[in-house]
Amino acid sequence: MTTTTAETTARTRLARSLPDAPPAPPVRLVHLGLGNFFRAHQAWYTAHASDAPDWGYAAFTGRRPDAADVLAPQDGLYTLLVRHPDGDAAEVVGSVAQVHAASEHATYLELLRRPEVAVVTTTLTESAYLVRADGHLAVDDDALAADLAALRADLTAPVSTLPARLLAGLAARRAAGAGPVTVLPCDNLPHNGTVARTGVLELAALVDSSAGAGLAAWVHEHVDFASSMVDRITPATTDDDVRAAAEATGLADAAPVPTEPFTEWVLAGAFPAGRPAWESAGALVVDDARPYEQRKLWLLNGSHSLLAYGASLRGRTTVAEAIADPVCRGWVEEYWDEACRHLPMPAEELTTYRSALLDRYSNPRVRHLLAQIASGGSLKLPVRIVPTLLAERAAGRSPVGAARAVAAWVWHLRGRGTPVEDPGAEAAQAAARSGDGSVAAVLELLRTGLTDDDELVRLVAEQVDALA
Ligand code: CS2
Repeated sequence: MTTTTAETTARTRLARSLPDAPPAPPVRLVHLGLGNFFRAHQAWYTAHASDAPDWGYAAFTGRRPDAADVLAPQDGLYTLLVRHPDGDAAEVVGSVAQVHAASEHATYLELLRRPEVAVVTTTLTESAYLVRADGHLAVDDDALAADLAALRADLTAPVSTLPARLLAGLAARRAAGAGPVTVLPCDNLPHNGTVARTGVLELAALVDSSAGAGLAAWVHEHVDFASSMVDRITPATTDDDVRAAAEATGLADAAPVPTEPFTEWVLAGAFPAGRPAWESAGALVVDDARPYEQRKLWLLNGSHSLLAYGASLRGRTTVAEAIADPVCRGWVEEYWDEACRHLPMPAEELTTYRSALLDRYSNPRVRHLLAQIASGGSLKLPVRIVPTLLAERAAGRSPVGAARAVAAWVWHLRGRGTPVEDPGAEAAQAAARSGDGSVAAVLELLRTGLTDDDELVRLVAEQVDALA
């Protein structure tokens, strides 16, 4: 976030005490990961639900503690700048009743002890779940090991990783006898509820050996791990956004959120302690979110990653610039043709979805930087691009479009295009620079066994050469 400009400090700051400001709703939801996406998505749905006055969020920061410092002086209020192709619609969102730094752990535990707190949502990026590709908790992670030691000594000790933060909150709830609760992850991972449950239950079993006997069994019985597909393209805030928000509302807001008009939320869970009527704000509640997750991860997020690495090699910096480049647009269409063959949905539905994506990407007023999307590729590619590679190869085809996405990532790892910002990419960077066997080595890191397929290695190597 940017600092407040001189122009905006001159105005009245957004606050609950202002005549038209929405009152703070009672806290019944807790969120971990107080970033722009949460504020454009889950907080927006909550503010627009028919029972909005009954449901407020207490939101804790994730990796950016300053998000709470900026929002606290404006009582959790912020302006959502919905960027339509022909202008902004600005609205003040009132569902975030409290903001806290992640370090306010005692406050977090206190909230989880309240029976009326019904749902914990999370947006902390793919890497936060600490569940490895083999489906088990990454027990070798240093921060997790430190959290495990801390929890074994004291279940209320401060912890930093997501599985430990969730488990600590659930342990506090159990100790208080506050009853069942839902954990609802909102990150771009397939079956994100199952991933979160694995992390929490495996950690609980490790903690159980000492301080927390019975904890894993309690979690198993009382915690509903719901799954969701979330979608709304939300760039980082710029100084221009700060100015635009002030102009639109006449109030100073140091933390407005720019976003696109489109939004989608598909969720599946039992919600034993209740939830806001999110469907009244447009969310879709289903028995199984998987087909929606797959469609979104493969088509939207997959093409985003392809553009982040591929279009940046051609000097493009935003998604809108990239999709206006006929070469990049052709790459996206080719990759989509491959992915769509394996999505269990009617062809017309996929055609409509693709054309909506092209419109969304082309919105010139959403400045979505390729560099923002490029981060964390080592965890993104396996869930976005690799499924299409595998499905196409299993069908005996050679998927050039998906292979090109991996090839573009190889160039990214070698230092071309968008800069590498990916704590998990060290091995992949070394692999990408390892000479003749580099493509095979990168493929092996994306998924064990991919290198057994000589044709696939050849195909990706060919695309690496073509992109050079
Ligand atoms: C993007 C997503 O940064 C990325 O990896 O692909 O954040 C994308 O913009 C959202 O999932 C859209 O809903």
